[in-house]
Amino acid sequence: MADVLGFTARNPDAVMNYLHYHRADKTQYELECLRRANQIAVKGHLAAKNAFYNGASEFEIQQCYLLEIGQGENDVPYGNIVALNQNSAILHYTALEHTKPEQRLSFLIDAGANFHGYAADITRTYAFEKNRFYQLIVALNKVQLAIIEQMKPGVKYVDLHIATHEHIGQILVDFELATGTVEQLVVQGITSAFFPHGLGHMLGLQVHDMGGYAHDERGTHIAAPDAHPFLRCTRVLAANQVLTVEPGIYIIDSLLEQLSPSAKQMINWKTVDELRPFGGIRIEDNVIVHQNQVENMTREFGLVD
Ligand SMILES: [Mn+2]
Repeated sequence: MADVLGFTARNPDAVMNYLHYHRADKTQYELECLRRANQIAVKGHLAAKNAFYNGASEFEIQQCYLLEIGQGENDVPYGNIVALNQNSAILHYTALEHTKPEQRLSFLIDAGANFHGYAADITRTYAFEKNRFYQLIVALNKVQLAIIEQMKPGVKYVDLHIATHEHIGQILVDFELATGTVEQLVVQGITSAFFPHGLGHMLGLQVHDMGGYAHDERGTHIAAPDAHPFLRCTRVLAANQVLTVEPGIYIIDSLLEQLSPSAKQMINWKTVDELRPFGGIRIEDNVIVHQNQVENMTREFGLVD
């Protein structure tokens, strides 16, 4: 059609850059859709948590989740990650095992919901028993809430990501996963080996919404820092932006093995061995930045820990 009408350019960059930049500034209608998507997903998460403690397999947990939210696999905004035990250390784990594991240790679920095309994107991790891994979840949960508390207009999202690395460095020391100063653990790439992905991303019609790197409406790109190539948002926060905040800590052997010999000496392999069967932790909420406060949609609908 465009050809018939004689258009020579489709989706010109100037137009797309403008739209992508302004897409971050959600209208009241969009904010309400994102709240509803969260409300739906939270119901599913509570059902999934229950299924985990009642002995369900990954496949069964997924069915419980979908049934509870009334959305099928083709309706939800992304393929849910439903992982028991060590599977939770696989960042984009998509298999859904039908077999129940012999021993139930941990459960990570990254699952969303859709409302009028808008996405929720929520992650929780649970420990089957109140053990060291459970304490690690509690510690990371505190970090996540502390980071969210710092979100306000004018704050750079990159700075929050870097602050998260410092918090995680402290956790590694506190839980005897590593020795050294927090600064050393960050500089040597040790926090990155345990937390290899970005703090989060913009959220909207797309799960990873457009415009995360846009500095202005002309499309000036702010790249992620060299040391943090997987960060999906480098913007300065402003009112009516919606973002995820999703710190994680995982035992991923391939990443630990890539560390330098001096960094490896700072790792406490005994604790790594102890925690490996539990996989990993991610805690992800969806928040709205307002002028004078931050609204945590996920927690306000009752997914409190
Ligand atoms: Mn996410």
